[in-house]
Amino acid sequence: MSRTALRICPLCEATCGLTLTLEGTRVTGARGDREDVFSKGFICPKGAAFGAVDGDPDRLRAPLVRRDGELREATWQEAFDAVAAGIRPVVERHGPHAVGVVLGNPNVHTMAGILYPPVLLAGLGTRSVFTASTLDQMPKHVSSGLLYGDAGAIPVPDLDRTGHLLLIGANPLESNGSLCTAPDFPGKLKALRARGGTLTVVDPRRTRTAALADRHVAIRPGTDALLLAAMAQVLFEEDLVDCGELTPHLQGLGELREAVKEFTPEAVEAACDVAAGVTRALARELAAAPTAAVYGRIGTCTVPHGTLGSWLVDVLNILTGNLDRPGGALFPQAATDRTPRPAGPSHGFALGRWHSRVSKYPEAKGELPLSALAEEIDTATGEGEPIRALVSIAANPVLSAPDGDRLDKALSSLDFMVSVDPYLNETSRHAHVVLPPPPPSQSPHHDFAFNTLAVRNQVRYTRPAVPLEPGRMAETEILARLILAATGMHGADPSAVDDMVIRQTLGKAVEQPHSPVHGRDPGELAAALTGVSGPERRLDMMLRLGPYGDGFGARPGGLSLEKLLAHPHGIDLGPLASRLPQPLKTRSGKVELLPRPIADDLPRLREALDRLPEGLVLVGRRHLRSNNSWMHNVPALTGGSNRCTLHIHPEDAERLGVRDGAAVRVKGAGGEVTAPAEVTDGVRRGVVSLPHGWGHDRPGTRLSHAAGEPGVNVNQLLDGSLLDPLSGNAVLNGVPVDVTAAAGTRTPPS
Ligand SMILES: Nc1nc2c(c(=O)[nH]1)N[C@H]1C(S)=C(S)[C@@H](COP(=O)(O)OP(=O)(O)OC[C@H]3O[C@@H](n4cnc5c(=O)[nH]c(N)nc54)[C@H](O)[C@@H]3O)O[C@H]1N2
Ligand SMILES: Nc1nc2c(c(=O)[nH]1)N[C@H]1C(S)=C(S)[C@@H](COP(=O)(O)OP(=O)(O)OC[C@H]3O[C@@H](n4cnc5c(=O)[nH]c(N)nc54)[C@H](O)[C@@H]3O)O[C@H]1N2
Ligand code: SF4
Ligand SMILES: [Mo]
Repeated sequence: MSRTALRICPLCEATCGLTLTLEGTRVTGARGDREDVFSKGFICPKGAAFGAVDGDPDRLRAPLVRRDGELREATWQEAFDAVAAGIRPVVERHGPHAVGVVLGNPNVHTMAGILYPPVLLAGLGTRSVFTASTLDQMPKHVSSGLLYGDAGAIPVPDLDRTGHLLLIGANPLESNGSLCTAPDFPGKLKALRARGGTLTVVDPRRTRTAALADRHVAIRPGTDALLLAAMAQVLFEEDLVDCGELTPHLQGLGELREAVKEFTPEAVEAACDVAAGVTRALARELAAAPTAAVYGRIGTCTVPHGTLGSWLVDVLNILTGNLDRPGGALFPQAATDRTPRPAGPSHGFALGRWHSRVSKYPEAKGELPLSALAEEIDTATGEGEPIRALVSIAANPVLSAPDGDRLDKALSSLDFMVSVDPYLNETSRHAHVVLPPPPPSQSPHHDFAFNTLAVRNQVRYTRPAVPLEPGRMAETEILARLILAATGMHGADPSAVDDMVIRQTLGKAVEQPHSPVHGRDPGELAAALTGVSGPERRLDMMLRLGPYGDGFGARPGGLSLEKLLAHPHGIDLGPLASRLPQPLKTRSGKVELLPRPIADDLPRLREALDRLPEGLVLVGRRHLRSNNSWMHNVPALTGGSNRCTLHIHPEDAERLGVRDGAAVRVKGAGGEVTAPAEVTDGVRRGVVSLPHGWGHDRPGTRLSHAAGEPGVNVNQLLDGSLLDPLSGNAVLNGVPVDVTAAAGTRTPPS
């Protein structure tokens, strides 16, 4: 007997609604849910392969505990006993900072990964916190923190209504979008053009996204900030600045004008390799469009001037009056956002409140650069303690972060490591305890993170499609128990964690004059929460306190878990709307256009004007059927064009004697890899491209399919020393490399 169940897809930021077909407890099919209020039936090949991802036989079924050097299956009780015994002595002997925490990307794709890590960090009190954000979007957080006073206030391009999209350093036809949650991003780009709008793509590669564009600018990697600064300069010089209704909310326009003055199109021409006339045209088109949005992503963030580039994306939206207006870039309002407080000056955003122990990198958003994890473990200094114990949740930094070989060694030297991960992979193989979460079909889903970045306000929740298999533990419970074991409360009831959060949240809410529950009794509110589990009660609480919530009766008809459950395909909350000045949390209560740390970083951008690379530079790329480091083990999603090859331009290939399909050696500051060449004019001259997340050839993993075509780890070419200084974000694009034909080796055809 087959049946169907709804499940929001957790495999990328688009959050499509899926209809799963189930035979017993096995997922045998997945199609787009046509009634989903947001995704309306859209699906991509990864979502269609949900069953294969979910049912991968290599997924761990039981916890693993290291005994006599070997990882062996154990009971949950034994596993958490080992966690408590591993972490507590480190805290007691060496203090909280000797326990590191690494949070990887899939945390933003699970309810557990959003609800519990903040509690863990608060409980441990460690400053040794590292997340995938510093391999990704930390520059955007810092830019938002400085401009708006809130690192989480990220404007999203209004894809459905904009008249002109300048898309820079992003490839949504492969990635399906990022920091812009939009099911069917490709369809939205086509619709933009169909309604007479224009699409400009800036990317050193002629991607599938670029192929859709009215104009493709093949910029030199690492120079987006220069191009965007020059566009801002043109807007000022040609009197095209028109901030419209934003004007009363802005501070520092005159200073900004001065700051970008020297970045003329002519001045940046050589560095960007973009003709001055093109830069002027880009600026004029942006200003002339009835509505427009500038949107930047990985290629704009993961470069030496990532924060400046991210800041300039917003600056251009502001100078053309497109920030916070329909058709421009707006701040979404998610159902679980906190109740909006009244607009006005706030505490602002602080950077560098503490520094990393070894290289003295400043913290950003409470995090240290993931690039510095290895040195924080393997390097002793006069002050402070190295990391001796590590908690890794949904993270595979051995492949995802720079210099995996060094990190690999560092991890093997730890006194204790616990990984919460479904796979025994390049990183979790070092753990003393591996705690495997159940597959996604057995987990509930709500997109806490991506709803705050969605192109339409909406809310959806799906309960587990199938019950937990015997012997499984929900990831929410795994993390709650992990918190208890790591913070000296081992063995307590895991619901104590949720109860504590609920008590604290409601206790605060009743004291806030702007809260719908101001002055009420928190105990009575807690008793009113519904839901079959701690995480469900927390979701109910957040919905009811949130901007659309029922306010525990104060706003009848408002959102609650109960109401959401009655709408299995979700509830549409309308198009994005103007919100300023409410989201601003700067000290001035205004958008601070030229914050001090940005102004102080501009001289470094000036130096980049006359620094041209001598040889080739490396950029990354993503493939629609891949996902970072963990999807190469699913046969349905590998093979074909999804391969770890080095893209190289025909002229560069000829000059270097590199033949299509032949092995090439690529050398960078952190090491060397050999990969097959794919000669293609899809990359510009002077640029080579390798995808990330490959290199599945280390011993001691359990990735039987991925090991068959392991690929190479592109991040071995990096030594971890190249960072965007303001955000601590790793430089992953525009990295200098040497490429030589690997004599005599010819890789077999695939
Ligand atoms: N060179 C280069 N490097 C890059 C990038 C690049 O563009 N170029 N991109 C960077 C970016 S943007 C990111 S976000 C990072 C991502 O890098 P990571 O943060 O390492 O994330 P993933 O590789 O997606 O997955 C990490 C781990 O999560 C596990 N996992 C999967 N599902 C679940 C789950 O439901 N629960 C738990 N607990 N674990 C799960 C996987 O098995 C895997 O071990 O890589 C970065 N690295
Ligand atoms: N299929 C698939 N989807 C994914 C992922 C995946 O691994 N696979 N990962 C998910 C994650 S974690 C993220 S963060 C998002 C990322 O989403 P995107 O940012 O859309 O993804 P990328 O494909 O990395 O796109 C970056 C583009 O920037 C270009 N680029 C490189 N350097 C520069 C530069 O200096 N300037 C400019 N202008 N362009 C440059 C690259 O050629 C590339 O085309 O994708 C998410 N979705
Ligand atoms: S686009 Fe993303 S969310 Fe949608 S089906 Fe594909 S992987 Fe899943
Ligand atoms: Mo990412």
